[in-house]
Amino acid sequence: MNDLASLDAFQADKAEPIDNIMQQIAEHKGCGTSGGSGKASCGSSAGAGDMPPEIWEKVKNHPCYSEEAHHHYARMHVAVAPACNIQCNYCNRKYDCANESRPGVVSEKLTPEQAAKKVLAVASAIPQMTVLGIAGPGDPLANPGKTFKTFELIAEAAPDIKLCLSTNGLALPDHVETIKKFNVDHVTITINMTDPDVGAEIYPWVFWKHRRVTGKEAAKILTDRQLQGLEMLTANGILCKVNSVMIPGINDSHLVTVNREVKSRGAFLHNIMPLISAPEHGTVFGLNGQRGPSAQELKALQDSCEGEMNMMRHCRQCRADAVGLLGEDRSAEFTTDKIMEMDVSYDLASRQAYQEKVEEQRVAKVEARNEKLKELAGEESDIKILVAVATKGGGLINEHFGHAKEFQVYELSAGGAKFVGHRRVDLYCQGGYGEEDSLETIVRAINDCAAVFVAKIGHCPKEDLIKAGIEPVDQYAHEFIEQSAIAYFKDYLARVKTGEIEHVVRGDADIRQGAYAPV
Ligand code: CLF
Ligand code: SF4
Repeated sequence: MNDLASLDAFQADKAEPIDNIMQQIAEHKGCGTSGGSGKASCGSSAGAGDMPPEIWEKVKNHPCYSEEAHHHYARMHVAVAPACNIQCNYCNRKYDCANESRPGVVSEKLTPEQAAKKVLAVASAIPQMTVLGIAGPGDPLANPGKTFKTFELIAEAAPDIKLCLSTNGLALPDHVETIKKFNVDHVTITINMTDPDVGAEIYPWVFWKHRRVTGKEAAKILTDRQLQGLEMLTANGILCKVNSVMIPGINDSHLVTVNREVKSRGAFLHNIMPLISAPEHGTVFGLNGQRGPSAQELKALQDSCEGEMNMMRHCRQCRADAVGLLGEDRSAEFTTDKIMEMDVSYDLASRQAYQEKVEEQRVAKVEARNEKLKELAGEESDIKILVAVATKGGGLINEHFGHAKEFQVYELSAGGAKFVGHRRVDLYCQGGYGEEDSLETIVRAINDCAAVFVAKIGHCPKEDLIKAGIEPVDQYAHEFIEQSAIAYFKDYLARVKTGEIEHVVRGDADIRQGAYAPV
């Protein structure tokens, strides 16, 4: 009953072939960049009761703008925007955009027509895919023709899909009217500083008014344009998320100021992400040894900004061609070659029917959590613990320890269970055997957690986890995460009270510097 597999029956089984749809669009619209329609979305960990209904409507099934939605709904990116108009020290443009994708994974670049075909193919195969984002591999607004043409084709062919855009903001003020015209009402701006002295350490140059500008002057132009663009978007009712890359020693303490600045200009959500930096990426920061933050450094900064505005903690720093739920990458199933061979159909009614079933499951999950929460009423403990969860979606504990590519992390307290992040890990089970080296990296990745919840776990890793002070918990297999976590915490407090266990404050944990491997 709790299994997402029961939703498979709602897959689309018939619809108009994709080539027919694309042909109709081409005949109807020609190849201009006007027209189209889109949708809205944006997110945080808040639920329906925490925001005005019109905002909830926009965010409720956007996996980035709603933490709760990311357990159920998928997004996809199409890599139609190769050029960029600035240089970031954490980016090597031989690879994907580090703002919205992982360095070291090359994208397949698409034309707008190929992109639209791909969207229909994915929408047919993954009916819970609700959002199409353009996030690189360069900057979408440094490639406005390709970006808006893609939006136009998709809005015509798949009007139920929300359109989303991510930009460095340099060209943003010039395109606000077009963004509005295409009904793109979720825009992300990557803002790493508002102080040009800080900016000069992150951006070696920007390309501005037909010339390359360097140093503080470049950073000043960039921050002015980013903040102007943000103000223009919010004044037009477009939901804005701000992404910031946390670079220890350069902008970490400054990001508190950035948080205040973007909040005062109407940003809906702030996503502070860890710097990804390794020599093999070939970036300036990778080569000069600039480190990224630890898990607890990142969490402390996110916590300190949380009083100011909604913080996003579930970002997966996706590739520019990512497909699927945020914790997975199914892009390898949808290469251009494969799409050309696919018998693709697009059936709006089937997609809606599937999504209605998803909503039923979602409501059941929230009700189960609220019911369980009542059992914590009256607990006055100050104890807080983190727990790691192996899941493949649906808000369920439904992944085997050995098959987990990431663990979701929840903070448990007398107030309930709160999602606070995720930890990417190497697969423990490879070729049917446990991998000791992987286990070490997994322990380092969840070292700050008191327990790990799994659907199943073998004897060997179980023993090693216990030795590391992390309790393996498989008794809630295939149950909802939050409901189970609350039950576990209640029991944890009881065991502490009776002296059966001692509550210990755990240490720090590593943020893994590699990329998700596409499945
Ligand atoms: Fe893509 Fe970005 Fe839209 Fe989401 S991603 S353009 S807002 S649909 Fe999401 Fe990926 Fe993080 Fe971006 S998890 S990198 S925040
Ligand atoms: Fe790279 Fe994106 Fe920065 Fe451009 S904006 S340099 S593509 S990270």
